[in-house]
Amino acid sequence: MVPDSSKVTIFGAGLAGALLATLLARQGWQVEVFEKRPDPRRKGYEGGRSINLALAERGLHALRVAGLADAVMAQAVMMRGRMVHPQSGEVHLQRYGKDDSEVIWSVHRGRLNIALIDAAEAAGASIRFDARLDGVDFAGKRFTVVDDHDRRRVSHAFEVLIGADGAGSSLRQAMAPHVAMNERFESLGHGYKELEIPPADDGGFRIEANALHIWPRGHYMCIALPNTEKTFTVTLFLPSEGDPSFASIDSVGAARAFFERDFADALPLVPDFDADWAGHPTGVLATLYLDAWHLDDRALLIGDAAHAMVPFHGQGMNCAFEDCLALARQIESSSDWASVFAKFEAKRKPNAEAIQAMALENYVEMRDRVDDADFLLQRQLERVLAERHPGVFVPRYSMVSFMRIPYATAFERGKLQRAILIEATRGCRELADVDLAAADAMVRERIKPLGT
Ligand code: FAD
Ligand code: 8RB
Repeated sequence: MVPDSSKVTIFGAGLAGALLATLLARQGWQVEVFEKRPDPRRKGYEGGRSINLALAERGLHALRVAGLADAVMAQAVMMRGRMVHPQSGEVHLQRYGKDDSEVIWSVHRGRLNIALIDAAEAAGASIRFDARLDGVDFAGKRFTVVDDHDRRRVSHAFEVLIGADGAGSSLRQAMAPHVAMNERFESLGHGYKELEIPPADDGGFRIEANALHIWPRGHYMCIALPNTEKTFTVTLFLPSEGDPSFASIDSVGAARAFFERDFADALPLVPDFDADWAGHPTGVLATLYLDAWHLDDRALLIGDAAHAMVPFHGQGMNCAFEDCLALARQIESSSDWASVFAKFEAKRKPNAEAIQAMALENYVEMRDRVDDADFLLQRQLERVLAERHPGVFVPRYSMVSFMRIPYATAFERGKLQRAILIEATRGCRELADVDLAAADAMVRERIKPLGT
C-alpha cells in the first residue's frame, strides 16, 4: 500500500505501540496513538521501580531499523550467560553463545519506552496520553476513549485500528462479539514477586554484573537481571498453590524463613527483603491463545494483546518488536488492509505459538535442569556438534536469541536436535563416552543446513 491520507489508530504506547507508530509514521501514514497511562516523561515511570528486560537479536534488529539501537545499547548491560547458583555445589557460568558476539542485554523498561515514544513523536505520530480505549462501534467506525483522572469521554472516528494495548487488551474485548477469537488464557499456575539487590557498599555491583543469575530449585526459582544503576531486579517464580507456594507463604516471616531455607545465598543480597515482599504485588503468569487476531479490514491485534506468553525465554518484547517490523513490511507489500491483516496473521501466528511453547519449556530447563548432570552433558555435546556442523546444528537458544529465523523453524529444528542429543548421550557419563561419529551421522541424516 502507498500511504494515502488515511489515518492509522493505535491503542497503547507501550513497547509495540510506540515502535509501530514510529515505523508507520516514517512510511508516511498519519498515525494517532491513544495510551491509557499518563505521559511517562512528565510523571516519572510507574512506581519508579527499576524493571529491566532482556533484549535479544530480534528486538535489537527492530531497534536498529528504527534507528534507536545505539541510544538503547549505550545504557544496556551485557549478559553473557546464565550464572547458576545451585542449592549445593559451585556457582558457574553457562555461556549463551560462542563468544561475546552472542549475548543478551538488560535494558530499562521505562527508559526504553520513553526513547520509543520520543521517536514516534519525532517521526510525526501524535500520542494522546490519559486516553483509555473504552468501546468501539465497528459499524459506525467510531471509538470512545476515557481519561481516568477526570472521567472525560471523547468519541473519535476511525479508519483502521491496531491494538498494541497489552495482555488485557480493550480492543480485543471490543472485537470479541464480532469475530470468533476463541480466547483462551491458560494460567501457568505459578506467580512471581520482584525483589531488589542494591549496589554494594563501594557503589559497584554486588554480584557478577554481566550475567543473568538463576537460583534453580526444582519446582521454583529466582532470577536476577542487572541494571545500569548497579542494582539487580530479582524475580521469584513460585507455584500459586501447594507447598511451598504464594498461598502457603502467607506472611513476611514465612517468606523470610522460606528464603533462609531455599535461597540462603540470595537472601543476604536483598537487605530490604521484608519491605519488598510486603510492598510488591504478586503477579500472575499465563499464555494467551486466540484463533483470530483481526476483524476484516477494521482491526488487528499485535504483541501481548494477540499472544501474551510466559516470561521464561525473555522473548515477549522481542516478539512484539518483530511483529511491528513484520506488519510494517506487510503494509508496504499488500494492496488493502484486509489482506495486510490476514497475511500478517497467517505469517505470525505459527511463530507466536512456537515461542509461546518454547517459553513454557524453558521454565522447566531454568528451574530444574540447569544443574543436572545429564543436562550438562547434553549441553556440552550440543556445543561440540554446533562446532562440528556450523550452519546445520545450531543450539535452539541461539536460533531464538541470536538469529532471526522464524520461531517455528527454531522450534522444529530444536526438537530434531534434542532427540539426537538424548540418543547420543544415552548411557554416557562424560563427553569422552559419546560416539561422536554416530552423532555426526545423525546430524547429517536428520538436519538440513539452515537457509535451504
Ligand atoms: P505493553 O508493553 O504491555 O504495552 C501495552 C500498552 O497499552 C501499555 O502502555 C498500556 O498502558 C496500554 N493500554 C492498555 N490498555 C489500554 C487501553 N484500554 N487504552 C489505551 N492504552 C491501553 N519480554 C522480553 O522480551 N524480555 C524480557 O526480559 C521481559 N521481561 C519482562 C518482565 C516483566 C516484569 C514483564 C511484566 C514482562 C516482561 N517481558 C519481557 C514481556 C514484555 O514486557 C511484553 O511482551 C511487551 O511489553 C509486550 O509489548 P506490548 O506493547 O504488546 O504491551
Ligand atoms: N516477566 C529472560 C531468559 C532466558 C534465560 C535462560 C528468562 C520477569 C516477568 Cl524468567 C526470564 C529469561 O534461559 O537462561 N532471557 O531473558 C527474562 C526472564 O524474565 C523476565 C525478566 C521477566 N519477565 C513477569 C518477570
